[in-house]
Amino acid sequence: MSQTRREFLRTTATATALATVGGAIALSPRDARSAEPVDGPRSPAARKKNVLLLVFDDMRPALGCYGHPLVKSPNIDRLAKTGMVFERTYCQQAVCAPSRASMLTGRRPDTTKIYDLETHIRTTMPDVVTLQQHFRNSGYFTEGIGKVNHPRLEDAPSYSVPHRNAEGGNWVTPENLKLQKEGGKVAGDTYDSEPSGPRTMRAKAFESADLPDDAFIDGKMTQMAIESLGRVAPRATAASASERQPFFLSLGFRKPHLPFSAPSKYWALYDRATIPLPYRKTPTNVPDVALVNWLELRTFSGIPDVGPCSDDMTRELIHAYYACMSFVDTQVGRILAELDRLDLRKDTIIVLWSDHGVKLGEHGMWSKHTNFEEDTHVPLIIADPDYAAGSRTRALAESVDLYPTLAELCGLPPVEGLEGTSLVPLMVDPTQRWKSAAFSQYPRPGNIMGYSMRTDRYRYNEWVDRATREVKARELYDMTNDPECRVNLAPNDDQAALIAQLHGQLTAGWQAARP
Ligand SMILES: [Ca+2]
Repeated sequence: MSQTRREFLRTTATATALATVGGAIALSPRDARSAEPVDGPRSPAARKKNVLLLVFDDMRPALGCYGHPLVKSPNIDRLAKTGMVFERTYCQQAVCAPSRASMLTGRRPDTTKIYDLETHIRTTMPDVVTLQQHFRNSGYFTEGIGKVNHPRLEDAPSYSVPHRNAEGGNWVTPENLKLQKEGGKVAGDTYDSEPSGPRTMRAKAFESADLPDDAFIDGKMTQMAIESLGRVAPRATAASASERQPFFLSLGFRKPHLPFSAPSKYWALYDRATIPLPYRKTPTNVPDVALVNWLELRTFSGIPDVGPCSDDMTRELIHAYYACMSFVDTQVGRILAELDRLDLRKDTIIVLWSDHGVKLGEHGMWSKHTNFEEDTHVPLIIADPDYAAGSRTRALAESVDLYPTLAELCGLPPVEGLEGTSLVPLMVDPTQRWKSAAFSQYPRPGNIMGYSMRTDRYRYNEWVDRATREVKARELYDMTNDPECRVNLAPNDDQAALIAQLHGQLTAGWQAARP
């Protein structure tokens, strides 16, 4: 089927090109590109492809191209139409630093040994070759801007030039800056932990300000990336092969992470009254170890210390999150426009990825730090000019797959020790038989690790004592018949055979789940 579709694309592109040859309408770069073959790697003599990696913080796949009914994301949707949407991609641990370390090294948390927000990859894996480092070693110019690794955990060997951040913090209004100062925290901190210490008053969890995009840190970082593209473009497009150098630019946004701060114009895109409230009860029969007290949100001013958020507060927070989604979507649009202006799109792979998702009130909780679907499910879009545009797949994918995928797409040599699977075959045939499961994990105090597995139909979790290997608690959710995870089926006697099967599959792990 995909072959037929590619043939169709090629035929229509050629027809379009012929129809406009004698007319006054100039071919856009995209039209010209579409007239070229779109079914796989280019010849070794052709230009090396550039990579633009767009990393988002706490972005769940609440996007138009993922079928979200309310979120306005026209620019990301446009990007999706030029590439492939991986509808079911899962991160390996639903919190910033471990997820990023896993994706950027191509290893899972039990290999990286990074489960917290403090440990640098060079502490646990001094000689690991990161994704960007592999490209750098292969002749690429690599640059990192913004939150790619977790803040203060940036990795110098990954980049050709020192990593850079834009100046600025989490808030822009005098009111919030004053509140934050009184709270005694340093502006610019990301608060990305599940803190266990005493509650610290901070500024508000959201902010609307009638200011331009570049008054906010993600606007500034977008501008930095645009300027960087201008600097690398001449080398990337040099006519002489000896002068030509492809680039790998990593750009890490701070939103839609808390606090949900965005220019007022993005808030104005939504009518709060129309935002539906999620199902907010904890699952029936859920073990306590699966839950969190969402202290990350509670530490903000105006959020209750205990108990649930009110309906109004829930809607206000979701509204704020949507505003941040549209804000960063516009930043993506600015970057796409610059790539077009520089005529780089035909040679540049664009990847959109988030470190993990978040709960927005689901299960009576907020933020991440759990193994629930909302936390582990991430957006992943890969737009490669050599592969069919506008494709989608329901195949199970994992963040750890990104490293081998990008290496293969750019014709780089294989790397030892990667624990993901290249997604390139899916970009040729999106419906083929693929991974039988995706794996995530989350630690809990007392040397407990929650191992989580998403199959086509089920989410199955085991909370394991890491010293004794004893399974302390289990969860089983039927994602087909109970997509909101209202009931944990694990304690039900009639599920014993299924649990035995899923236990075997989880124990066999990612190696056995490969296609
Ligand atoms: Ca994050």
